[in-house]
Amino acid sequence: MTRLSISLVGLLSVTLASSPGWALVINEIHADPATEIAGDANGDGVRDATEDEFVELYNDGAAPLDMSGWTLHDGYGIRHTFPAGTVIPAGCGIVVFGGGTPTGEFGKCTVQIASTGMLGLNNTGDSVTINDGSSDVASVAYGTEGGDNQSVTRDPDITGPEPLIKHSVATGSGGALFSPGTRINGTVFGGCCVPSSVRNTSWTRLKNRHRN
Ligand SMILES: [Ca+2]
Ligand SMILES: [Ca+2]
Ligand SMILES: [Ca+2]
Repeated sequence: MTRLSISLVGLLSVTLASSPGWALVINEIHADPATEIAGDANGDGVRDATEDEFVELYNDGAAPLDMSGWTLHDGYGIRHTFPAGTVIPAGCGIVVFGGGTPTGEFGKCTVQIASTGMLGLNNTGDSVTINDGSSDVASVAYGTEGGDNQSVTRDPDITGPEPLIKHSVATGSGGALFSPGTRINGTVFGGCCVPSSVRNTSWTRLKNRHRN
């Protein structure tokens, strides 16, 4: 009996160690903002070939993902260090723009701008890699398809294959050039739907009602 208990504990430990609970997906890359205002992906009213570049990441796991201190690289080197407190809820995303003043909803995702001042995504081909401080946890490369005045995305979102395809021809895009923080069709990722502040407010109301 004692021997059986020890075996079960050993099995549980192995399972936990190999299942971090999160699964980071590089879902969309915007290397070549279209000319004029159509390329204004960060919504600040100015089209900028560098600032409107972005990378959209998604947590496809069941647990929140703390990316504090992690880094985003292109083929050249480190472009962004995720600041302390960067946590992606399960089933939600995060968007890193090259720069500017991101303005909009972005599907209620966390939005950051590159800590080095640019993402430096080459239009004719480049790579995006996420490193957790000790090893690479996700990486996607693209070729000339990245240089057509729009983003490249997984189609369908999250599970679509590589290479990523041009956003305007992805299923449900309706011809849109990009979708930072949302699915291809503009809808919100399920894990981002209810901000914690709203949840807390609802809970407080419920509690007060119960008291009264
Ligand atoms: Ca570029
Ligand atoms: Ca802009
Ligand atoms: Ca998207």
